[in-house]
Parts: sequence; C-alpha cells; structure tokens
Amino acid sequence: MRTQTELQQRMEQIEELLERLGNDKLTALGRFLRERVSYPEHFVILLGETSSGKTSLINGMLGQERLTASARPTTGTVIELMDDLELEAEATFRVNEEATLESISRDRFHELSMHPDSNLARLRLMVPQFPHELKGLRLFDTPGYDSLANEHEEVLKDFIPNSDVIVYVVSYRVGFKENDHQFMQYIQNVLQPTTEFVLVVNRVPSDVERSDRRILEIVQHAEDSLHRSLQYFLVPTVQQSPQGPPKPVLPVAADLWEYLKINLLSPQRQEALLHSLTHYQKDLLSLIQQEAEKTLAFAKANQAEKDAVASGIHTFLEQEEQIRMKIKMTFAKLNDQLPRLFNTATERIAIKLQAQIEEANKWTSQDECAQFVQAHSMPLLVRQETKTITEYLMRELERLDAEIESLLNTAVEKFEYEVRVEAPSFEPLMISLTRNVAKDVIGAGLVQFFAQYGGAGGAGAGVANAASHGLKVLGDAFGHTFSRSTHNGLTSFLAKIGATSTRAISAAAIVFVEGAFFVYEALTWQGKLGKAIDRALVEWQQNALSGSQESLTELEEHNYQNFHEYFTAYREAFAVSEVEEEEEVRFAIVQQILLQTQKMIDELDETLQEALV
Ligand SMILES: Nc1nc2c(ncn2[C@@H]2O[C@H](COP(=O)(O)OP(=O)(O)OP(=O)(O)O)[C@@H](O)[C@H]2O)c(=O)[nH]1
Ligand SMILES: [Mg+2]
Repeated sequence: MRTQTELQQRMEQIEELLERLGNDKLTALGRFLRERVSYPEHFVILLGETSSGKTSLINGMLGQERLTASARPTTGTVIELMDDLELEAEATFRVNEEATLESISRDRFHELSMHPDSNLARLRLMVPQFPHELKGLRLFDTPGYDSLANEHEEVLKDFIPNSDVIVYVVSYRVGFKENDHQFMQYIQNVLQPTTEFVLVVNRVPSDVERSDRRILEIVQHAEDSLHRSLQYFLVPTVQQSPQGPPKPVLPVAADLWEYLKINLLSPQRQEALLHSLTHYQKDLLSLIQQEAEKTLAFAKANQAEKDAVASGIHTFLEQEEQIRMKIKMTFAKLNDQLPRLFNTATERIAIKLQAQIEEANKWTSQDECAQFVQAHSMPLLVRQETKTITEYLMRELERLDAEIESLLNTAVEKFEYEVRVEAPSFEPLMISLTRNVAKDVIGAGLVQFFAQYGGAGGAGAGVANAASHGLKVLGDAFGHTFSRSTHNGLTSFLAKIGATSTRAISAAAIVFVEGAFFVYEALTWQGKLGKAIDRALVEWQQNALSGSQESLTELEEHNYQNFHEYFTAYREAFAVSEVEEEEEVRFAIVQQILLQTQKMIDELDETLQEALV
C-alpha cells in the first residue's frame, strides 16, 4: 500500500510545491528529505569491550586496514563509515561539536581516532562502496566500553536508541565479563524494540564449533543480561605467524555482513522505513501549509490585526523566561537534595551490612562473610537504594512537567483567544501552528520524553518516535545533532545514574576486598570488616553522587533547549512577513499551494491511519 514508488512520486509533488512557495529554508529541508527518500539509510553500530576486535572486524569487512586497531585501548572516538558511490577513493573528515564538517588528511584522521581533541564530535570515513552490497549502510565504530566513560554518554544517548542494528562483539578468549553484563543492562534501558541486536563471538579458534561450551556460555550470559534471545555469529581468529612481519588482521565475517544485508532489506524493516519517511513527508507538508497560511494571513490582515498579533506573541514569548525559572528552581532543589539522599542511602546500607556481619554464628568463616557481602549484599543494597533515589527524581521531574504543561496550556489558550477575537485573519495560522508544534514538541517531545522513563514503549515505538519528532529532525537536517536524535534524555539519564552507581560499587568493592584481605585476627574481624565496608561505601557515594550531578546538569540543559525550540517555532511563525509586489498574483499562487498541501495532508493521514490498523 505504501510503496517506494508512491513515496518518490509524493516527493516530486512536494518539491514542486516548494519551488512555487520559494521559501529557502523549506526548500533546503525538501532537498534533505529527497536524499533520504532516494537513498534510505540504515544505522548499524558496533559495541563491546576494549580490544574485543570491533575495529578489526570493520577492517575485515572493508578488506583493508583502513582503521587503526591495536592491542591497547585504541578507538578513542566514534567513527562513522558511509559509502558514496560518486567517490573514487576514500575520504576522511572530522565532525566538530558545532556540527561543521571538515576534510582532514588520512594521517590526521588516524591520529584523532586514537587521541581525539575536545572539539571533535566524531570522525567520518567515506568509502566508494561497501562490499556485500550493503547499500545505504552507516556503520559506527565505537570506543571500548571500559575505556572512555564520556564517549559512552554520546553512544548511549544518541546512537543506541537510533540504530537499526547493534552488533555486540565479545572476544572468545576473554569471554563474557562483568563489564559486558553492566553494559548490556545499560543498553537494554535505551534500546528500542525495533532495534535488532546480534552477538558476535570474535577470534574463535579454527577448531571450535557453534556448540562449543564456551560459546554457549557467552551466548547464555548475553541473553540473560538482555532478556532476549539472540542471533549469534562466530568469527574465526586471524592466525598470526610467529615469524616474519605481522600481516594485517582482517577477520572474515561474511555471514554476519550477509545477515545484516538480508535483515536491513527485509520487508518489515523496509516497511518501517517507508512509514517513517512518510511521516517526515507529512511533517514537511505541515510546514509548507503553515508557511502558506502565514503569507496569506499577513496579506489579508489590517493594521489593527497585525498590532494585536504583535502584542499577543510578545506576551506569549515571555513565558519562556517563566519556564526557565521553573526548571532552574527544580533542578537547584534536586541538586541540593542529592548529597543528602546519597548520605541517607549510605547510612542505611551500612546499618544493614553491619547487622549481617554481626550475626557471627551465621558465618563459618570471616572469608565467607566478606565474600557474601562483597558479591551479594552490597551490590543488592546499592541497587535498591539507587532505585529509591531515581524514583524520587522521577517524581519531582513529573511534577515539573505537569506544572510547565499547565502554564503553557493557559498561555496558548489566552493567545489563541486573542487571535480569534482581535485578529481573525491569523486564525488558520494559529490553528495549524498549535496542531504542529503543540502536538510534536509538547505532545510527543515533552510528555513522552517524561513519560517514557519506564523503558522502551510499545511495539513500534521506535518508528513512532522517529515520526513524532519529524519536525525536530527536519529542523536538525543540517547535522546539528545526530540526524535521528530523539528526546531520549530522561531514559538515558536514569539509566546513567543506575549504571554510574553500579560501576562505582564494583570499583569500591575492590578497595573493600583489599581491606578485607587484612582481616585476620579471629576476635576483631567483624570490626575490621565493618571499617572496610564503610570505606567502600564512602568511595561509592562520592563517585555515584558526582556522576549523578553531572547527569542532572545535562538534563537541565536539555530542557532549556527543548523549550527554546518550542518558543522559536512560535516566534518565527508570527514574525512580520511582507508580501511583495504583484500581490494579487502571489496571493493566488499561495492559495493554490495551500489547497494542494491540505489535500495531500488529508490523503497522508488516511494512509498513515490505515497502517496503524
Ligand atoms: N591474532 C588476531 N588478532 C586479532 C584478531 N582480531 C583482533 N585482533 C587484535 O586484537 C587487538 C584489538 O583489536 P581491535 O580491533 O583494536 O579491538 P577494538 O574492539 O576495536 O578495541 P578498542 O578500539 O580499544 O575498543 C588488535 O591488536 C588486533 O590486531 C584476530 O582475529 N586474530
Ligand atoms: Mg577499536
């Protein structure tokens, strides 16, 4: 029912409308969408521990050592690989934090891939063509999970929720480790149900088969951590001969790449892609409609109406400052509470652990007691307390959300009323603006942003998500952010606090083990163990607290941004627009554009509705 051909044809009609409308910004968006429609893209991201062989795997796929792999932690930043059929040789770029793209030399590229500078967002390598006919693939190599915490922020927030396929690489020799477990739990929090997750067991000795015990163990652990059953691939190790110069390591994983190709071209995935591209088209049509309505409104309105709108929008825009204040106050309060919350948590954990070790007759030995506390009770209690803290944060943020929503609703209603009564020429513009902006930014962007903390939404949430953020995504078409960035801020924020806290306790537990190691005298071991626990908890508290504070600051910033976008949409829609010469002719053209646009939107609504049934 919704075919690629239909999508293309519709795109041509939209382009024709855009040409007649002559709005530069919308025309540029149209060009961007045309690219997407003509060359659909698939996002595949490689994740895993340092030295599990992610980079080598990509080199293997490309059949050449194009990226730097080495035994030490190597990849220091996200590297994006794309193909461009018009290229004759590879091309290397840097994407800067402020979203500019710069061509750089191959040497510089290699240097930066290992030692990124602070202004680098990611690197981009373009190749003439991917092997295995993997067209439209965007492949992301990432730093090892344990190497760079900051890089992983980006990976988790922007890349995981937006990828079509995640390829998780575990080295056969190293096996599935605690870090893998933690990372997977983290991933699970931000993963969309539509994202495919495959496991690669890498560097497998040539005589090992799929039924090998170690392989099955790795798969089992991964499935347990993710609560999903997994497709897995074995990649044979590349033999290095002890004599002679080392050969490039180019693992052959033909069945993995073949599987990806089939998966990405599968009818379900194609259907999902068509669906979200159709949504983007609808978003663009809504923007065209709005622009046409704006032109007509300014042409029809008399001076009194224009004055009324100017004063109405002025009052309305003042709400942004009010909202900023509310956000600021809430986050100040949370920041203020956080140390106290972690303090209480630490005290409660310490009391419970103390009680446990004091039940001396329960333990056959002090070793057993130390082991149990370290491996079991301490992580468990930390998780429980962390949950209590994140739940508190959640409640406060929901309260803020409700307050802002009601403030905005009142302000919009008031403005709408003024327009209806004092500037009726602007009413159609106001209606379509409310529908577009309020639905997309408030309806989905914000409410969902706050409501989805429970994890991934229902079936197809990924696609729906992409669609409801069409406006924002289109607005970001020039690469301000990762091109399919969605508001997953809160989910990843809470996941991060959880992960920071768990990571901190594993780190602290090492201190604790070292402390416990010296506990010898039979009569005093409980007291000494108690002190070791206290030290470990203090360490946990410091790290978990500072990690959470960082997340909170990021979320606050994210909120300001979100509302700024919202108000910008209104500001631009009501910014004075002068109708040029030959007013009559122009007026007729725009009116025609409007009619046609509305018709297309209605048809699209029907199509999209059908898809839901
Ligand atoms: N002998 C052999 N060495 C391999 C194989 N795969 C990877 N290696 C080596 O293992 C080391 C780590 O591989 P990388 O590809 O850099 O691992 P990575 O996952 O990208 O590591 P980070 O970028 O640090 O996260 C390198 O020295 C590779 O040459 C293999 O199949 N056989
Ligand atoms: Mg690497």
